[in-house]
Amino acid sequence: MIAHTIRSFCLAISAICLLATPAAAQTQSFDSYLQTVAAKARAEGVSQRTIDRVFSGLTPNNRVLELDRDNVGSPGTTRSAGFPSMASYLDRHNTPSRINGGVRTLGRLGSLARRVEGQYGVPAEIVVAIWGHETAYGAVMGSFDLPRSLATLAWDGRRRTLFERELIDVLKMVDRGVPRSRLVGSWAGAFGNGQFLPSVYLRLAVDGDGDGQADIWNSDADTLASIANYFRDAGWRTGEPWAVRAYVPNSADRSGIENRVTSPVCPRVHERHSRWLTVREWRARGIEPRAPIDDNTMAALFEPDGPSAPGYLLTQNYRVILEYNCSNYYAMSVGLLADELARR
Ligand SMILES: [Ca+2]
Repeated sequence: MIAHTIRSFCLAISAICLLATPAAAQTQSFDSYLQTVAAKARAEGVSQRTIDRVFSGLTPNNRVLELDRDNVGSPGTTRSAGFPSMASYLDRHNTPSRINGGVRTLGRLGSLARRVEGQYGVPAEIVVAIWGHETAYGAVMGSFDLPRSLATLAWDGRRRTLFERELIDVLKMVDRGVPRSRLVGSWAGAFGNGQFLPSVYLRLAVDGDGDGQADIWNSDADTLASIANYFRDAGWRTGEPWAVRAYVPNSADRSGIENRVTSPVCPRVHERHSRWLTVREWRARGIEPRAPIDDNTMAALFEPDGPSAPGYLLTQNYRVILEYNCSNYYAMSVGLLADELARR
């Protein structure tokens, strides 16, 4: 599960993850640092009552610092040379147990899942595949006290800009009525079925069952609607696949297909894809999609394990999955799990 929680801190905030620069290591005591954050939170309208309730008795968590040190360099995002094979990653992540869990979840939530799909325009299989990858369909949501984790990481200073923001936002969640006792999640501050960070929760979590709270820990309706809302907000295109398998013969015309644009977010993930062409242009080069896709769709070629292994034409929707967690391994396994669920 560590692999999941490691990735979780980048959840939904891939841009911020990369932009956050190491701040000075802590020069203040933990308590004195909390007073600084409290002043900033008050200036943003957080009530003193909430600050007192959340900060009183809070201490740094050394286990969180150890896990953070171990996490410098997570798979698929910061490797400088060489990549583990996609096939072995998929074998480890899209296991029969995860696939069966997805089938059961879709079966259990059938009409609710389809209602959310209709409302947000995001396939239920994609939403459930995210749920499966983040928390094994809610089985493993983390048991760390969130304010304590976030305060520890912010105080530590390696990524203070990121975590101080999240710490203030977790206070705002309490002001909004989220019970203090519910603030439990991964060591890196992500929580609930879809492992949202506080800033993401404030912006995108929604109340799917109409009880007035976005309870992404316990409510299936809130969980599905919140993940779907994340995808809609990130630009999911209804009716477009995330990718299609592609037949790439040895004779395919590969001239000039390399990607010459450096992505402003997680460039090492994007630099493994080709430039973007229409499906019609790929066909003209001899590269054939193996599933239905409109000829005018823009797509990038990705051959994660090289030319002799499966190739894919990725669409804009693949990039939406990357927004949830900027790793080709993550996005491919989510997409392929969703495809598998759609076949069942
Ligand atoms: Ca609710």
